[in-house]
Amino acid sequence: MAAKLQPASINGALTAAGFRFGIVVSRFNSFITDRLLAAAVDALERAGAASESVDVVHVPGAFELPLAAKKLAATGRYHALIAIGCVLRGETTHYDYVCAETSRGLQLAQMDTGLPIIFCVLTCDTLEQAVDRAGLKGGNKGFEAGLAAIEMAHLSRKLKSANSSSATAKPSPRKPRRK
Ligand code: INI
Repeated sequence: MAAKLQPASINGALTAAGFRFGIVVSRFNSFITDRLLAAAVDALERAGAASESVDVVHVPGAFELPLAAKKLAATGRYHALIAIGCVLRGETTHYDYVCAETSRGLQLAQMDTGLPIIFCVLTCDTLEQAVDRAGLKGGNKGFEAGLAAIEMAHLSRKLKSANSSSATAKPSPRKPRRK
């Protein structure tokens, strides 16, 4: 019988000690974003983050999150960032533009800089949906974002060291091609 494949599993732990986190949070809909922020900070604190290892930057609205996140990433000070916002659908198409550019901008910033940027931007049709996700029925997405930031900080460190060790390792010889 063929041996069972046992792939290596690489996971991020959930302890925040020794890592630095940056949080970018929008003031727009602050009734919601304040609650998401408090829960994200709570998650980091409960996981062992020190006060001096967490910085919070405030921006006007969700649309401004990507640039602020990219600038924070460029400082080289952080192991992960969290972007917090809340976009609520209005009567016009403004919502669609803000949602699309915020998510696209944050993903671009993450891919350009290589720093994990956790997407904690609620995009809701109603205020009730947002309230549910900021501490009511749907839990608190800020807390989930805090945990995701910790996990990605660990994982990034692990994958970085895996890359550097594979860079120094000798490549295995190729099998000769069959004619
Ligand atoms: N910004 C938000 O964060 N949430 C919203 O719901 C929102 N709406 O609906 O207008 C919003 N607009 C402001 C936008 O993010 C920018 O701050 C503004 O356009 C200035 O660039």
